[in-house]
Amino acid sequence: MTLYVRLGVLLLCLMFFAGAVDRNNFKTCEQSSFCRRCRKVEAGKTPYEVVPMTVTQNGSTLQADLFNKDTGVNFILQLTALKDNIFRLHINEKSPLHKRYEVENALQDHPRQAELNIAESQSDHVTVTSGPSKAIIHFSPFRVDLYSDDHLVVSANARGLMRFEHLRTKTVKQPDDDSSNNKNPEETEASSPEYPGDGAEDDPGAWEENFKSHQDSKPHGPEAIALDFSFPGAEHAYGIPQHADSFALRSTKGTDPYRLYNLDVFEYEINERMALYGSIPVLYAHGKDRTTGVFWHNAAETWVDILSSADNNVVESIVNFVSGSVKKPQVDAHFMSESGVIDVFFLLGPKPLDAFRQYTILTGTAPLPQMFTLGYHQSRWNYNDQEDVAQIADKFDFHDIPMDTIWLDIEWTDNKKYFIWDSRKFPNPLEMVQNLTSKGRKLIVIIDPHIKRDSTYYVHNDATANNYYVKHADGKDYEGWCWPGASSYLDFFDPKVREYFGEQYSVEKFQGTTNDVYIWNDMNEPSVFNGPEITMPKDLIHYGGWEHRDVHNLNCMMYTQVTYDALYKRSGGTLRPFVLTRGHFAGSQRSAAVWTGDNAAEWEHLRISYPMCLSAGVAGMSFCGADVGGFFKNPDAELFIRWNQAGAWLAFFRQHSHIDTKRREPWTFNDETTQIVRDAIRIRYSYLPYWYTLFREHQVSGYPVMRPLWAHYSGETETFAVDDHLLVGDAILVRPVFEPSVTEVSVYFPGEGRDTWYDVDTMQEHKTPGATRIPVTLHKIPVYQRGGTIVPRKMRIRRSTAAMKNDPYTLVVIADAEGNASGKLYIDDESSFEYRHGKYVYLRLSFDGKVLKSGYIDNLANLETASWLERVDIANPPKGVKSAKLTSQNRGTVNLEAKYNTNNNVLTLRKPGVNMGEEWSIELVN
Ligand code: NBV
Repeated sequence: MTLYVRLGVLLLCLMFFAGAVDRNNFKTCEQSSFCRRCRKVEAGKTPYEVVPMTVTQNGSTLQADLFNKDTGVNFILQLTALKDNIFRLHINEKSPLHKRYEVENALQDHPRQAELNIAESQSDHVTVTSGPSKAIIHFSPFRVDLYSDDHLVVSANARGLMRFEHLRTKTVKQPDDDSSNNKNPEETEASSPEYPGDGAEDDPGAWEENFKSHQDSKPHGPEAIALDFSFPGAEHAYGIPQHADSFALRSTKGTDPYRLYNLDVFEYEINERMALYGSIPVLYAHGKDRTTGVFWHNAAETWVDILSSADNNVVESIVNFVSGSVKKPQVDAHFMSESGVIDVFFLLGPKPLDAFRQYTILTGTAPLPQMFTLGYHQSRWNYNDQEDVAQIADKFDFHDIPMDTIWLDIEWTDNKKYFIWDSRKFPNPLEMVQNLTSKGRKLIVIIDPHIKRDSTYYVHNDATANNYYVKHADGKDYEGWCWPGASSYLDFFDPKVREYFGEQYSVEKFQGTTNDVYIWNDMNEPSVFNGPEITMPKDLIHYGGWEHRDVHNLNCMMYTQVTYDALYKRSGGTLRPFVLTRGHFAGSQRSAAVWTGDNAAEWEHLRISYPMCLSAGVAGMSFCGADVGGFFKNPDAELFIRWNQAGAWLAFFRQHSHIDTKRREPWTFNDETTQIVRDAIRIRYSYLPYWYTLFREHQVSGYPVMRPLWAHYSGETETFAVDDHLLVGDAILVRPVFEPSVTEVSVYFPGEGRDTWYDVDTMQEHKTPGATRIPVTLHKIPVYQRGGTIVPRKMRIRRSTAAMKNDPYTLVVIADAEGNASGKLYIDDESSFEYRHGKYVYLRLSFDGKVLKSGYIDNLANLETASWLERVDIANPPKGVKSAKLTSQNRGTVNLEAKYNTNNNVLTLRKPGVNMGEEWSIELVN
């Protein structure tokens, strides 16, 4: 065994048996010099002031000089009005020593500008308006207040915590040097008697920083930026994923801030603010009246302090400060980043869905996925060989459990040389793929970003020859250590590298694959086993000369974007790509789905999967799931059942497990478990038309598919901290069982009595609002459909989504108190981009107590579908209905039999038989 292999095995063993996160591997704020400095800034003493004479307007942008009284350094401030109730604040040095990094890839386009008017210009402030919004820039002390509909919703630098460390040259101190003399002009400017300086140099980590055995050379010295935001009226803050913590962010007073730095955290613990695999710097503050977001457009390591209302007796609320009125709730956030510029988007809501949409207007939405990606995924580290894969697929059929994909983890490769099969285990991959696809299933294989440094590996040779690797400052290729042993890392910021790597996915180059093989990108934080904090050193150099420090959190997305584009190209733009990523950043939703990484088979890990995916969802990554069953350790049958039942209601539904765990396919426990898990998966398949419609809605509107209750009940304070329930769209309420051995759970029914909720299995109605104890058995979890909605389903469950494509639909109509209901249904070919050319139907379904109708939302679209309407269930129907009359162009008028079930108060219309591609109406007849 080589040294690397032995070390690898040792590390793997240590990893599996360690049992808890090793905190020593990761920095605290105090151990990070820039976080320490930013956090030390004292509230209420901001040295920044706007120079009144310099205020100018240029179209949608108001510009002014901002002066730091402590350092004498000038900055340029720009406030830009954008369409859709968004403002952008941008601050950079007026004459930086060299260019500072500005993130380019998170925004999907240039944000569209809106008209900006100067409403008032005074000696101490300037007021601008844009649509329903207004911003006041206060000059001294510098503060920006943003108003939506005349309500102050967010204020920047209200606490005066702004810090912008200007670039400087290093002072080389001579031993007997009188440090006030012998300074170059740069230094004199930064710390003369007139300008006491910002104290950055006093920090021992300013020009080089050590952590464990690692040294960060920091050639540019201190360059941190920070700004605080106060949200008057807000009761909670949410967002800034990824953390294994509650959905509502907790106060960081007396603890470390939330950290955003993409890291491979082995055996992460829950209820922690430590960094995890992804970093999305968008935060929402929500109160009874409105939701406001800030998107901190920065890709460097970032820490975020949160003060909640409870802490605000210490910090005077900005509302009270401005109006002198009675105390209102307020949330405060303080963003601190290691480098870059201040570039922040204010998402002025006013409602939760408005703010979520504003974020996706900037960073994009997830493209409509293929239907198969919404089915059930079966993964394991690892399915051993070709035979194993075939047997697993057969067993799903044998047990009559639907399944759409089988996943292969790293062991499919030839010694971790991605793109090359281990030919002993997989002698004929094409045959394996063909066996799966013949049953409508797909194969998904892992491709990690580390490249084995092996002279027999063409990717390594190409990368070395063409300078494709990330480099040290001296120009040498960086070498780290990962699964393959000695590894280097392609620089995905280089367009040539992107092109090269993308080509490797073509079916010609990636032998043994077809267009039915999709991709899983793991370890892209990037994970470097022997690197500082298990990642890449910050002083490495990327394309364009940027330090890794500047781009760290964005790096993962450059990689998944290559995969997405490559899969698109591979099929000649005919098939929608599917990529799963672990690392993620703002905008990652455009290229990949995400999962919550290496969780454990523990009840608390099951529970945290809901808040984690809710956070991802409001940050654009709606296509989120967690390893069903838990990655590490072995779940018992009960936990396994509950995990499948809960996982079936997360957007991405995949079972996955560690190489050292017991096999845990649905039939590996006992018959009862097999049957219950089968039911959970089959229920998922029955709701796929609804999920698919929601994904289409997300693509168009940016609304997350899984939503917190307060997304729709924004004034209902009791919902604000609920994160063990979620809404799928606006019609389905899910409250999984997260506790062992319980016979009842508490379900919170939102709507304050205006809404009635119906158990989806029994149609039993729940009218009493608020928390209610609901009995549960092992066989089901509480799931409800809201009165007033129509949910499309398919009830003929088959082995895969492909097999169900042309199956007929069932509509579940639940009338509200007035007898009305509405819903939507989106149908297309479930796999191609033809929908972009009008090959789809998007239907508005409505019921007014007498007539149920299906009409086109988009008249120009049309689709020939084989699917027809098989059944309509109307819960809470009008009394005395005897029959029904269907009318459509193709079927004319047809009488339908209506059957009323007194047990569940449901009226059923069987076999209306109308094609789903046409418009129709069904009239109930007494
Ligand atoms: O590739 C192996 C695993 C994978 O199964 C898991 O899902 C990833 O999150 N991978 C991490 C590497 C190391 C796990 C200890």
